[in-house]
Formats: sequence, C-alpha cells, structure tokens
Amino acid sequence: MPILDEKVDLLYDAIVRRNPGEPEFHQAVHGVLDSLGAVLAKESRLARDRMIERLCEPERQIIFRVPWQNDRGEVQLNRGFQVEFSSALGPYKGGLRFHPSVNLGIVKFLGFTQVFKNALTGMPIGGAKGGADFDPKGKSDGEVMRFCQSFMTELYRHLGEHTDVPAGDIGVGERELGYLFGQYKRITNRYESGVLTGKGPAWGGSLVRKEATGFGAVFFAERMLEARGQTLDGKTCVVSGSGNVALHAIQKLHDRGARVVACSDSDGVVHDRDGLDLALLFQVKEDERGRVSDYAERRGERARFTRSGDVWSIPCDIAMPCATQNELNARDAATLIQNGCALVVEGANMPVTPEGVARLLEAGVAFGPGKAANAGGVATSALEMQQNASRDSWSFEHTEGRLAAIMGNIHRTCFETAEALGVPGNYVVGANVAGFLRVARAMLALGVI
Ligand code: NDP
Ligand code: 2IT
Repeated sequence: MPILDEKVDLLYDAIVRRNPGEPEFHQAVHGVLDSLGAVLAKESRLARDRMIERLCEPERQIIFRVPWQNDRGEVQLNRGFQVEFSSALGPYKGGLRFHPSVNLGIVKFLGFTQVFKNALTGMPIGGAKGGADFDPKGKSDGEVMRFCQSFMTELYRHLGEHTDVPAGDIGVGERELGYLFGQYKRITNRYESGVLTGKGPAWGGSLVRKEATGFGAVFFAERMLEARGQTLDGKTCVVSGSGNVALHAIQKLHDRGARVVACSDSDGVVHDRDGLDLALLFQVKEDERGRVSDYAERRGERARFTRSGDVWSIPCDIAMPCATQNELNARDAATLIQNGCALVVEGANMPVTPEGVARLLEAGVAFGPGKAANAGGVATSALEMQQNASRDSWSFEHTEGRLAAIMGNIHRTCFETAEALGVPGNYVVGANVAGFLRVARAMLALGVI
C-alpha cells in the first residue's frame, strides 16, 4: 500500500494493532487516511479531538449465534454480525451480506466505508453493515426463510426506523428482506416500514431501489465522461458479476447506447461480442436464479463461457467491477490500460486493490471510487425511508429523477473537492475528503461522542 503522511502513519499502525487479523478493514482505513493528510494539517481541531481514532472505532459491534434447521431437520449454525459504525448524521444505515466469506473484518470494512458513502449522499443517514457467513446458494426457499427468521430473532432488538435500518447486499435481495421484515413485524407487533429498505414495492418498498445501485453507478460514469467531453453512446463495456448491481448497470449502459460485451459470476465469464442479450440475461439470472454459464448455453454460438476467467482481459473502453472486494488487481489494471480502457467505475465496494487504483491513476484512466459511484443504492434507500415516513409512494420517473440528481451532486462534490485540493480529476481524494469532513464536522458539533 502507498506510504502515508508520517503522523497519519502512526495513527494507522495503532488502528492495525487494535484490530488484528482484519486485512480488509485495514485496507479500507488506509484508503481513507491516504487522502486526509492535507485536511488534517489545515484543521488542527480534527487531530486534537482524535477524530480519526473515533471514526475508526465502531459505536457498537454485535456478534450473535444463528441456529436454524435445514429441510432434513438437521441443526445448522451460522454467525451473525451487525456493526453500527456511526450515527452522527442519522440512524445507522447499510446493507446485510449473506456469504460464506463474511467475518468481522469484512463487515467492519463495509461499515466503515458506508459512513463516508452515506455522508456523500448529503442525506440524514449514519453508517452500518451486517450479515452472516450463511450461503444462500443451493438452499431451498424454506431454508432461507428459517435462517432469516432466526437471524432477525436476535437482530430485531437492535433495529428501529430511528435507530438502525438495514437493507440488502451480496446474497440479500427482496426475498430475504421479505422474510426478515415478516419476522420483525411479528416479534414487535408493529408495521414499521422504515425499519428495512429494499422492500418489495407491494409491501412498503420504493420503486427504483432494486435498480438504484447499478443505475446510479452508470449516472456517475456519465458525469465523469461529461467532464471529459464524452458520452456513453457507442462505448464498449465489461461488467464483473451478474447480481443486483451488475444487472442494472448493464441495463442502464444498454439504454444509453453502450455495448456490454461481458459479465461474470464466481464460476466464470461470458463473452458476448455483439453485446449481451438483456432479456435473456434477466430471465436466466433474475427469474430463474441461474448462472452465466446457463446464459451462454442458451445464447449458443454467439457467446463464449470461460470457467474461472475474469472480464478484465476483454478489450473495452469502460470497465465496471460490480461483484466483490479486491476482484481487480494491478495486473488486471495493466491489462485494461494496455487494451485502451479509459474509465473504471466501481459498482461494488472496494473491488479494485490499492495497487490497481494506483496503476489506473498513474496511467490517467478516469477512476470512480465505489464510495461515490455506488452510493445510488443507499441514497434510494433514504428515499424509501422518506416515502415510508410520509406513508407515500412515488412514481418510477420521479424517483429515478431524484436518484440522477443525487448522483450528479455527489459527482460535483467529489470533482470540486479534488480541484480545491490541487488534485483535479482525483475522485478518490475528492470522495474521501468530502465524506470525512461532513461526518467529522457533525461529530465536532455533537460533543465528545
Ligand atoms: P448479489 O448477491 O446480487 O450479486 C453478487 C455478484 O457478485 C454475483 O454475480 C456473485 O457471483 C458475485 N460474487 C460475489 N462474491 C463473489 C466472490 N467472492 N467471488 C466471485 N464472485 C463473487 O450482490 P450485489 O449485486 O448486491 O452486490 C455486488 C457488490 O456491490 C458488492 O460489493 C456489494 O457490497 C456492492 N453494493 C451493493 C449494493 C446494493 O444495493 N445491493 C449497494 C452498493 C454496493 P455468484 O453468484 O457466483 O456468487
Ligand atoms: O453497500 C451499500 O451501499 C449497500 N449495500 C446498500 C445499503 C443500503 O442501506 O441501501
């Protein structure tokens, strides 16, 4: 990782010692601290009041047992997490991730990142993340339901529309949120719509929430291109993943006249030279819960499926990593640069490694960090909370218009902050500094909290 400013370096070492064995959390903290040197030197109160140490220490961390029974009646055991990072700007807010790789360090990296992302949206939401090392893959609906009910039986006591408001993330979509909401409602005897976001539109959800992260990332990419006098029309794109974020990024890229030639899942990559067939892709992935290999098989000769490959070796103008953390490294960045890729926008959280980011920036590739670019999901969650609070529901067009405006504001904030700091076009520094200052100033105003 790049070397930090000397004073910040000491703080970072202390944070690593205090949180052993959590490499993703260390990486996320390093990424933010790397941007803050100039700001800390200018605003002495931030250092005096130990703002960095306070922000790196979650307000509350909950770890709990999640026992449940599979379809054969056998007892299964998972570990649940909820890390309530910061409530300086509003109730704790962030997604739940169900994936076998989930551990405390991963949830902390996601919760820490969420604090700055949520601050950048300009909306009244604090930061949190939760989840479990449960793998929904291959489980029946009944098993997923029993798991969700057991998970919520512990988590409910920590939640509330003014306290902590989870949503989805990897492995948690509308089905899981339905089971979680049903159990919360049953235990509390309250139809408290605002306690979860990402709900189905028929039971308190917001239109556009499902699409929001992918759409928002494409709106952000559009603003970045606009700053360089370009548009998406006619561009060749690759997108990693084929889940919620990836599918809706692909959909919006397609709407804007771009050609998406590849996507992936953890089994491999599909390369479709003429551009992915959207209707078929959504049918296989959303309706049938299938794999990209199923898409390739149905698409016939036009598509090629490669097991265990990645999308970065396929020539493109634009790359959007939308699967998971650290999925694009320095070698992948070098391949993208060599193939003439000019824009990389993170739909996922921390998908590009620090070395990968450094390579891209050195080569002059425009780089949109996830904190800014994928904030459309949580921003639309905040719009869902607004609708729930006013017992209203807005049209698709109105909600999408609000999302587009929010992404435009986030882009402008990052762009102008970077320019003011003398690093024009560096959205990483712009996002970190703007997000940090908003949270830090609220914390200063609220006393020693
Ligand atoms: P989904 O579960 O809908 O999809 C995840 C996709 O990424 C799948 O294609 C999955 O493949 C792939 N993937 C997940 N983990 C791995 C892994 N360890 N190795 C390889 N492939 C993997 O999740 P989302 O689309 O919701 O989330 C994707 C990313 O976007 C995450 O980083 C998430 O934190 C971030 N994000 C999500 C938001 C949201 O609103 N949902 C908001 C902002 C960010 P497979 O099916 O094979 O597992
Ligand atoms: O990483 C994220 O921003 C999310 N998974 C969405 C969080 C939310 O509360 O909508």
